[in-house]
Amino acid sequence: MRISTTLLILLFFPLALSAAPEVSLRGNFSLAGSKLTLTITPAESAADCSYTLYAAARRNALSSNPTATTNIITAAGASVPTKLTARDLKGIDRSGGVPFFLRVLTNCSGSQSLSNIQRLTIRPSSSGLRNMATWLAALRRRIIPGSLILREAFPGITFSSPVDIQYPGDESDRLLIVEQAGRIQLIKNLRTNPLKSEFLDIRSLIVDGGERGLLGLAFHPDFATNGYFFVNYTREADGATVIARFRVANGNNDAADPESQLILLTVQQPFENHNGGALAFGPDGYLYIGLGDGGSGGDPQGNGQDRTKFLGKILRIDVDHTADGKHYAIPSDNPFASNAQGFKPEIFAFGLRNPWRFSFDSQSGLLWAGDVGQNEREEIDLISNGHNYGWNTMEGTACYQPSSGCSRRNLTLPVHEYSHQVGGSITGGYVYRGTELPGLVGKYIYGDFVTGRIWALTRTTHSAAVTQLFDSNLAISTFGVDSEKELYVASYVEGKLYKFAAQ
Ligand SMILES: [Ca+2]
Repeated sequence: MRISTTLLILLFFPLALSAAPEVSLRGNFSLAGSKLTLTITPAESAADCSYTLYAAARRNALSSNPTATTNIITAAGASVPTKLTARDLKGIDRSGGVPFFLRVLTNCSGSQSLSNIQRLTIRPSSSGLRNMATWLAALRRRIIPGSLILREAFPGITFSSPVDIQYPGDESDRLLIVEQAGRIQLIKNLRTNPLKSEFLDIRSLIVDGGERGLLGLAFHPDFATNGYFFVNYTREADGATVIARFRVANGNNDAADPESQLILLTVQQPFENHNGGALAFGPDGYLYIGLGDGGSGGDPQGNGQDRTKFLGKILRIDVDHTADGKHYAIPSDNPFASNAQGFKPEIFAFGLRNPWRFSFDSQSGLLWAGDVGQNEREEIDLISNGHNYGWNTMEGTACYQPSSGCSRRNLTLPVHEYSHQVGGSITGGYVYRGTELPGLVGKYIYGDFVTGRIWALTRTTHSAAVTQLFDSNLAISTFGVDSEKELYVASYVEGKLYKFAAQ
């Protein structure tokens, strides 16, 4: 008895399905046009048997009693369709998933048995590489929510109000987690035996709470040799923002020297909120600094558009050189590197409200930022040299001041925005470049602090498509990536880190 079934998508070649003792399934796939054909061959001649093939996007949909689940395909005995169409598959998972797991129910004269659950992976066949490449490209544009989970990264290890996660870029199996009150915790042996220890404690320098505290961390590109890292914190004395450099302790790169501070930049804050906080080194080796508009609501001082102020900007400085009595230099291609209007030469981009987390795509080099909105719109911006991101003339793609008829001239609008129907405060994330989750590669993953939702954004030339990955209960304060570019998210209230993982 042979059952031939064509599955439209996501099947591997060659296939070997180990099943319950009653039936052994071996598969053969062949490519014809855009379809893959699967041939299932029972090991024994079993004329009295029928076979029901279940396919589901989620393993647990098949785990206990697959016949009770809804997201399955049933193809029994002689009635097994010789071809499954896209319409058949559409019924598997209404959230847009594709079949990823298979299970076979064997019924021989009323005696039933279930095979193991088989996970399918993709391996191109030599005869159909071109078609398979098309398929893979299509798959990469899709997300498979059912196979993606958030797994607690370090069970038993918690952090106090974590707000940043950084990998030191030195090929070590370590992550640094910033605690808002002023400590940085080290996790070493990330993959083998995660161990927490204190890396830095500068709580005595810092006022924290609300949107203040130790807010950002970035490691010098040559950290492995010079031991330098940079922080963004709110100063105890007057609530000003400080950008400072520290270095590791002599002979121990698992701990920093709290006395090694070199203050690069101090920015007075008119209000307690909107301090920004992100720091990152770009592929150009310069340090990028995110500063909010100074706070209150609606940017009453108009800082976002005022290029004589640091507030409401993304700055860019060269920390490897000094000039003009400063502990850094101005990159010569900063947009206002030399100007006669009193504009700050440190400015790289302006018109931001409160950029909370930005990151460089490690492949494209593009700088992605989440900019927290006022009352209506959270936005994602691609930050470019000299661009004006609109605040407070605009909130996202809507006029803010004036509330209508504003001029969009020379303003760069968001790549994507979402309303306060679905979130309340964006937390920018990362373009995923890891290997464990092929479905996420090239997508920008970001979340919302208020609602706990997490999305994946796919950017094309003229648009951005967004898929919701999770509607979590987490207060998402930051994302981070490790040495393998695998993705983590911090839960601010719980104090836990979660890793994006395959089920
Ligand atoms: Ca904007």
